[in-house]
Amino acid sequence: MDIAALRSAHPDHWKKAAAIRALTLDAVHAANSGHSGMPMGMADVATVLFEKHLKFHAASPDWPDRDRFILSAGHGSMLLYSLLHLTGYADMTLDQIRNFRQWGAITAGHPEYGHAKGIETTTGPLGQGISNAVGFAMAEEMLRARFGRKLVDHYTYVIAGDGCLMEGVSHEAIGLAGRHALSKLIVFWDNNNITIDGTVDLADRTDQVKRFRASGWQVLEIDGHDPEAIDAAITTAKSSRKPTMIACKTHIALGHAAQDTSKGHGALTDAGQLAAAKEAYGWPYGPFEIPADVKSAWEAIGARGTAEHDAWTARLGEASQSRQNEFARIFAGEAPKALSARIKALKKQISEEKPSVATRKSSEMVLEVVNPIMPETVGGSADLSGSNNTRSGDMSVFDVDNRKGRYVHWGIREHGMAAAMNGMALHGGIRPYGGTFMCFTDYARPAMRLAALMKVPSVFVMTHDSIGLGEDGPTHQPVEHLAISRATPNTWVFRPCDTVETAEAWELALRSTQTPSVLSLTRQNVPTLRTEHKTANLTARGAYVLADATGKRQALLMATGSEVAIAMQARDLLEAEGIGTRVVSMPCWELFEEQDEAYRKRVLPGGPVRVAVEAAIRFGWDRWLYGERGKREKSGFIGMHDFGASAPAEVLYEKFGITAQAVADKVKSLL
Ligand SMILES: Cc1ncc(C[n+]2csc(CCOP(=O)(O)OP(=O)(O)O)c2C)c(N)n1
Repeated sequence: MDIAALRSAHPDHWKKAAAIRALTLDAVHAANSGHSGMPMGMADVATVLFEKHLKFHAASPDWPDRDRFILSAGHGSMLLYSLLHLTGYADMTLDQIRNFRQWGAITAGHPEYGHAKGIETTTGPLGQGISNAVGFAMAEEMLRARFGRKLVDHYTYVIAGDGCLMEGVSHEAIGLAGRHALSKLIVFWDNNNITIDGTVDLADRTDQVKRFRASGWQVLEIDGHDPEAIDAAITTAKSSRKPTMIACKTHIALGHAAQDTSKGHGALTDAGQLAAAKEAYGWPYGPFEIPADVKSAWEAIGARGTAEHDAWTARLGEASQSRQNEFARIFAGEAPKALSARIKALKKQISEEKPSVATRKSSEMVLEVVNPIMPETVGGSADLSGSNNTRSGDMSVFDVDNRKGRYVHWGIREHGMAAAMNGMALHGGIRPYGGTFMCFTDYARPAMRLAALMKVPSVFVMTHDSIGLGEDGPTHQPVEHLAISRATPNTWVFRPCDTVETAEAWELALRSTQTPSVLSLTRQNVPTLRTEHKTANLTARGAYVLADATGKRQALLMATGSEVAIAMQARDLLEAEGIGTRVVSMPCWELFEEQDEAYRKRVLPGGPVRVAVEAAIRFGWDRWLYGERGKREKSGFIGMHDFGASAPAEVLYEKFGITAQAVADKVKSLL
């Protein structure tokens, strides 16, 4: 690569891009870790994008109508941090860059949502960013349809590397974007032919250009170091009716001794080579030093959006007060005032009618009353709409000719669905929920984990939550998935026992602003157990006494979901024999853990024998059996110990010994 020719062809551009390269080299050198090559290779593309196209305003990072820039190749985090610092984002100070990857710095190893303004999503797990971006672009389409171009009209730009495109989830994302003609989604592929182990052909010979075209994208191919070609390609991309992938031929670690090698991917810390690279760049400045003319040129770019931002603010101010309020409400993630009354009314009706329905059906009943008053909800399913009961009657299907549609047919793409849902939530103005079978949380899990890490309130509707699904067999019967979900920090796992608890769980999920929810719902019918109407949301306390012992309390049964009914039957058996038995329903462990000691003690007092019932593996239950004043020798578990089997549900419960009689017998053996 002839660096001198690049420098002399576009000297002004070169200096700005060199600032990114130099900051990257210095920060990685100081941290003695990080990834130098990707920012050095993509600095030209990023410079042209920010200088000529990206609609943003560094002083107003939360501007709802800004273009979104997503660094899917999150290991190249110094590219993003450099851009934010150079363009003048207030929080991205030079000290933060100096402290790259250090304790307490906002410049984490990989970009983390919430650490710094301008980081739109957490990336690093490859493939996530490009998949989030599909949700961002869908959210833009939906909100533009709802509020009009004057308030919503922006692009979503992504930088993705070979790694992102090799990850399976990218295929789901690309397919979705093509199918839905997300024309305002523009992906730059950092086509440098290098990954960690060597050149790409070690592991892949996919023709990415044909792959994207086959999925319904426009593809442009350019030299990723030619600013004019980059500019022209972005201009072409912006007017396309399809999503665009711009294949940018680049050199990883441009200008460094490690250029075009897999060594260039990682931390380039050799002082002599660093100095030589800076020399090649014509960059005679000290570490972290940006000459004033270059910094002010970048700051002018950061202020380029001032007029557009002010015009947008004025347009918002011209909208009716109620429209302004609604816009602010949905972007703040606030539930409408009417939500509480709707939930209470449904709970009252259910406690009187006492239907025996599957909780997946209960969930649909809730959505029927909630979706009409929450236009920000977007539902969907990974090709299991009729099983997940996720579509309410008022929801039309999102499509190219119906951007107002609030229901998404995600296809058989659990991972892509979950990642795109996160993107919608991160975009703002949308509250996404999506369904699949509980056992396929495995397929969605990387994105579910990131929802928790990023603190976004996506709602994962997971039906068919145990052996109770019956004949589909052990491939479809989750046994370990509740434990995995509960092991994930900042995740509410709701396993409601009836329609009333399902309504309460949904209310909590829809009010959440920081925590994703997993709704674990049955395929099989369960009776209404909350037959006495209470306006208070008992699920909000995580666990509560559903039925207390008459007389002396000798046994305490804990259960969730469909097994609460079994615990109630066991209580009948035990009480008939004069054994006072309390049943505690535990729809959400995480919320129970948050209660104060006095409440937890009231619900789980020491003394009685404790038996937990859940049609899943025991993992996690010991906390409630032995902890919280419990005793090992006075506790037992009725549930699954292995995978399930294929048979009707009632037979499975019988054969696996999850019955009222088994619970009663266990209690008696411990008394
Ligand atoms: C899901 C996932 N798997 C593995 C990694 C570890 N990893 C980080 S970068 C990388 C190679 C990526 O190659 P490419 O996208 O071509 O980046 P470049 O070498 O161009 O910087 C790998 C395997 C990761 N971050 N995420």
